[in-house]
Amino acid sequence: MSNVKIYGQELANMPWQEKPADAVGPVWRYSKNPIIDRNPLPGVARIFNSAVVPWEDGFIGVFRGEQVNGVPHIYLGRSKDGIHWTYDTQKIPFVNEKGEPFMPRYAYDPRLVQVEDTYYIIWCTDFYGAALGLAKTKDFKTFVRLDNPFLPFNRNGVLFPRKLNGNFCLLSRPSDSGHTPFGDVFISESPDLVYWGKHKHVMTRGYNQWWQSLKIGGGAAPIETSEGWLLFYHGVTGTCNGYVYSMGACILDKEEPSRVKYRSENFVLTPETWYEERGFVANVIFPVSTLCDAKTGRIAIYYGAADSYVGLAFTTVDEIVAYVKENHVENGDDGQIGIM
Ligand code: BMA
Repeated sequence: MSNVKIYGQELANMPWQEKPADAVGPVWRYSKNPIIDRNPLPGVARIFNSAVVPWEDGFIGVFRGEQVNGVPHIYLGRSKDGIHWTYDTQKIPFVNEKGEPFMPRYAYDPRLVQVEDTYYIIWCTDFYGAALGLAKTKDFKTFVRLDNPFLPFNRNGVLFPRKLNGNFCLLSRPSDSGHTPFGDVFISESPDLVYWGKHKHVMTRGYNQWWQSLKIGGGAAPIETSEGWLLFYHGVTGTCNGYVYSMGACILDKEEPSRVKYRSENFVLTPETWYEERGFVANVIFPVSTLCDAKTGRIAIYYGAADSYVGLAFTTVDEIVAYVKENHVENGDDGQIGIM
């Protein structure tokens, strides 16, 4: 039993490994990483930045597959243990609300979040520029694309797993058309996933924490805990050799999630292994989803590594919450409600 409570389901079959004695920091890697290697299915050179959820007696996920023509799309995958995956060879066949084919021109960094009885996929799509795409499914057979929630340019759409005050809540990071050298996280609300508003600022890039000084972006869907919403996100620094992506963690206020309660000054995972440091884009850790067991407090984090692989990392809700609280620093006006 954990001290900090996770509000969610029990998940005894989730992937898990105990913390090794030589682990550094509050998050540790799976010893058999990467769990997804190169050339995972015909016509797809790399899978990374992908999201999974429990489904039937195992797991299902949406996978960013970089095709051999270089264009990313989303593929469906299934697993009994959350570690070994098989994929549909065709891209997810999105349709519009009339049931007609409605495929994005490209699709990357998909998140997958269950709200009530529906699963939502949010990804980066082409909407006359990079913007958020949104689709829903109940059965992982029919995938209905909805209107794109925001204007371009915007990335890193992360939906909360339940409505707050009757509204869906979505984190996002307004950006530019390229490899955006700036960016903070904002939150928006919608009663119906059609009309969006009540926009607020959530978190600013790091003031005096260089690992996240360039930009930050939402990662995995927030985990509801007795301390607030636990969010794993990515923070980016610029170096003379390019960007470096690390994983950060913070806790948002339960009732008013545009307020940051605690935010770790330190990264919780940074590129150190060959599969994080070397690849299509070197030095990238990009957290996208988690699996949690409410009974034990175990958390498994799925992250993209070097835009080439999928890695798995672990922590417990007690350990990560204690770490974030102990290493909390006030950062800009993160603690404010986020309206100007
Ligand atoms: C971001 C996105 C991610 C990618 C990261 C590092 O802008 O494109 O998909 O993992 O850059 O290349």
